[in-house]
Parts: sequence; structure tokens; C-alpha cells
Amino acid sequence: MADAAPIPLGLIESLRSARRICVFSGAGMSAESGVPTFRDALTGLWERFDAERLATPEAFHRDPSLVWGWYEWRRMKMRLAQPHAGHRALAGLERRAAQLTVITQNVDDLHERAGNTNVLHLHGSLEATRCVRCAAPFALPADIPQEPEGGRRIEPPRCASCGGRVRPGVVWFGESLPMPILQPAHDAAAACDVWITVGTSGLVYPAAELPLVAARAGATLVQINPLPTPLDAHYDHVLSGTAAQCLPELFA
Ligand code: BJW
Ligand code: ZN
Repeated sequence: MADAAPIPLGLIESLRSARRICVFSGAGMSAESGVPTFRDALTGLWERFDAERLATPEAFHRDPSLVWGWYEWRRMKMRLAQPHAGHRALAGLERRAAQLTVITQNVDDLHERAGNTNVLHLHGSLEATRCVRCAAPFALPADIPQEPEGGRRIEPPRCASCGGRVRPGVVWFGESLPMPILQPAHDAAAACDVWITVGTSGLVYPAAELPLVAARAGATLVQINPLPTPLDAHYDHVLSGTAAQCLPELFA
């Protein structure tokens, strides 16, 4: 990847005077930690596994061991991944900024492992499994599944209280985002001075609306992505580079 372009002076000034900052991350944020994205031509999970068909309640109902096996494979990849320089730059920013809210679509915990404490997970978490029937939380075993290639069927565990199947604690297509997370994310978007989108294609709703909430409220909008996205025209600054390149430069 070529060096990223220099940071515009106007952006440096906006960041210096900002009191409330939101960072909105997607799969591209975790890509340089070795977690595959969803829709990129080169690394996208969904090229190989057709996850648009796996990440739905209907798929889990139809073929639970296929879906559970896929999620166990991803959980293994995420546990083996480490935060990169971009995650660490955001942890440093939280220590300095008056207020930083990280709003992430990612189901990994790389922001938290880097040191951020104010993180809203719009699409849930891979580790927060629960019973499909009674919603009781299920404690996953500490050891990680070892299955490098994915695609292996694994029967989901059963709930200790009702015997129902255990499901991943993520938000699938057709399911509502959790209001206790979406509402504060919306409030933070409407109140921020600077909004920084990192590594999302901006195709999945309602998450994709949040940058527009920040724009309507008058925030300065920044996009970090090595590729163009359909929403580039809404941004004040589009930085063409990766998360691990641009974030440490922005917050050096
Ligand atoms: C880098 C990089 C590097 C690479 N550095 N960058 C309104 C309009 C149209 C449709 C809808 C709508 N409202 C609701 C819908 C339906 C649906 C939807 O949005 N469909 C669209 C696909 C059209 N939404 C829903 O169903 C949502 N629920 C809902 O709205 O409930 C109410 C309702 C129900 C029914 C009907 C109507 C309303 C739920 C959405 C849940 C999404 N879940 C997933 C799976 C989570 C679990 C899991 O992980 O398996 O969330 S889908 C998947 O996509 C995952 C991601 O969080 C999400 C976003 O993906 P992301 O992060 O953008 O990744 P990519 O791969 O797409 O992009 C990566 C980007 O990074 C690229 O741009 C790269 O260039 C870049 N990149 N390397 C920086 N190093
Ligand atoms: Zn149960």
C-alpha cells in the first residue's frame, strides 16, 4: 500500500478544537489485525462463504451446525488477532480527548483490548452467546476452537436451563439493533464536533445512517478507507489509506 496523503491543515485544526469526537468503525478497522472483512474483493469473507446467507436467523434455524461452525471459526480468528497501531492511536486519543465515543459495527473486541473503554457495539459481540429460546447467556469455554479453514459443521451447545440451542450474540439481517446501544450511538452522532468513519463500506442499515446524523448536526466528517465508498461525497475530508496508516498520523 502506498503512503497515505498528508493530513489537510483544516482537519488538524478541527481535531485540535474538537470537544466531542466519534469514531465509527467497520470491518476495515480490523483487517490489518488479520480479521477478514465482509465485502472486499481480496479478503472478503462473503466471497468464499456467502455469508449474506449465513448471517440470518433463517440460516441458523435451517442449518444450525453450519452457521455455528462458521462463527466458531471466526471467533478463533478474532481471539488470535492483536490490535494494531490504529487501535492503539484511538486508545491514546481517548486518554487525551474531552470525550471520545467509539461506535463499531465489529463483533470483535480489538478496540477494548487496545484500551478504549467507551465502545458501542451496534452489531453485538461474538463472545456474547445466548439461548435462542429463553435468551439466557451462555458462557463459552475458555479454549479456542482450532479449525483453520472454516466451513466445518459444529453442533451448537445447548442451554443449561431450557435445552434450547445457543446462538452467537450478534445482530443478523432482519433483526433489530439493540436500542440501548443504537440510541446512545445516535445521541453521540448528533452531539459530536468531529465524526471519523474508518473502514466500512457503508452499505448496511441503520448503521450507515449515523454519519448523516452527524453531518446534519454540523460535525466535520472524516473518512478513512483505502477505497472509495458510495458516501464519499458526504465527507469533508476523505483520507485514502488504511486504518493502521492514517489513525497514528492523525493522532500522533
Ligand atoms: C479498510 C481496510 C483497512 C479494507 N483500513 N479500511 C434500509 C435500506 C435498505 C436495507 C435496509 C434498511 N434498513 C434495514 C435494512 C435491511 C438490512 C440492510 O442494511 N441491508 C443492506 C445490505 C441493504 N439491515 C438489517 O437487517 C439490520 N436490521 C434492521 O435494520 O432491523 C430493522 C429492520 C428489520 C427488517 C427490515 C427492515 C428493518 C441488521 C443489520 C445487521 C448486520 N449484520 C452484519 C453481520 C453481523 C454478525 C457477523 O459479524 O456475522 O454486520 S452484516 C455485516 O455487514 C456485519 C458488518 O458489521 C456489516 C457492515 O460491514 P462493514 O463493516 O462495512 O464491512 P465491509 O466488508 O462491507 O467493508 C469493509 C470496508 O473496509 C471497505 O470499504 C474496504 O475498502 C475497507 N477496508 N481494508 C481501512 N486496512
Ligand atoms: Zn434457554
